[in-house]
Amino acid sequence: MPMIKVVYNSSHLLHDPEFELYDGRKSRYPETPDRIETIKTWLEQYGNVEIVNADHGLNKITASLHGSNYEEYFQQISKKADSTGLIPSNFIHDTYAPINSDTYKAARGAIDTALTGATLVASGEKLVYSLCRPPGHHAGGNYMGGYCYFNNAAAAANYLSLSGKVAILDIDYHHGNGTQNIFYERADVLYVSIHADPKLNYPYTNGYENENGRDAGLGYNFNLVVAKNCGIRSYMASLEKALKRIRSFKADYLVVSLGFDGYKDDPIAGFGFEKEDYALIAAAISGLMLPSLIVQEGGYCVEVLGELAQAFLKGWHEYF
Ligand code: SP5
Ligand code: ZN
Repeated sequence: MPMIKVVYNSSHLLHDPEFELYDGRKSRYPETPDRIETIKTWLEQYGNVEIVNADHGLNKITASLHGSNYEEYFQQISKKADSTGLIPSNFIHDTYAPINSDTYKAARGAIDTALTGATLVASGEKLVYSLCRPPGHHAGGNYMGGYCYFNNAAAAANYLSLSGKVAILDIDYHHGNGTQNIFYERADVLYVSIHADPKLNYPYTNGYENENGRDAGLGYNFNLVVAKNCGIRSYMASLEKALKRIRSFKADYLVVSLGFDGYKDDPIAGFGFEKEDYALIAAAISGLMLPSLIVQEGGYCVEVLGELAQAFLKGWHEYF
């Protein structure tokens, strides 16, 4: 395996919500700090990786994606958060974005992790893996939701779009409604997502196959719906369609929104994937032969996340 730069930032540890709230009922919050820690440990032990710390001097790049009002608001409410972590506001999409006093700092670290990866890819790295946490693809330009606060992958793609055409391939189990929304009217950033049926799965309001983009962006948003527990064979057919669309777009860069919540034992999701299926998926994607940034999104079966990340990197061989 060739040497791969893995971008990491420890401030994600500060964001550790006590519970998830839905319909007045509390349950375990699945988006936990050990998700990223276990991936990092596994990659360090078994892979040929160089851990790079996130650069925190990149905040001007965020402001162009998330309005400065949004970032200021977020910073202010993080200071005022109470024990429920739930703050009613226009900026918050659902009950899945609890805020504690350090959430802003953690989210800021996550977007810096993605942007650091993007700067490395722009300066010639072939493959970089940004260990973002909290995840980002449900966050829009001015809203948070679905465990996401800043849209890490969108910020990275937006940065890379200054140097060329960017395709985003989102293979998290859930549709990346925030990412779709951010680029919906743009033709220079293609958003392609394979995800579970939004009629039955979060985020419910978006992710349908007839959502193709608007105005200049018409034709540059491509949603592929697959069934829960569909299994790798049927998933690969959709992945081939996704890759075909990306090839015809002639992208200069690829951003992969990588969720591991397709794994068969994921507690909130699952496409029925085995561990080795992540190597097959990565091998297929690497056939695009594009300089690529992997951005961590979801995946909640913590005990296997390190192995899944390792399988993914090992499968990514063709481009090297
Ligand atoms: C980034 C990402 O994967 N976000 C996923 C957001 C999905 N949130 C809604 C899932 C609700 C699951 N609730 C489980 C409660 C079990 N009692
Ligand atoms: Zn997900």
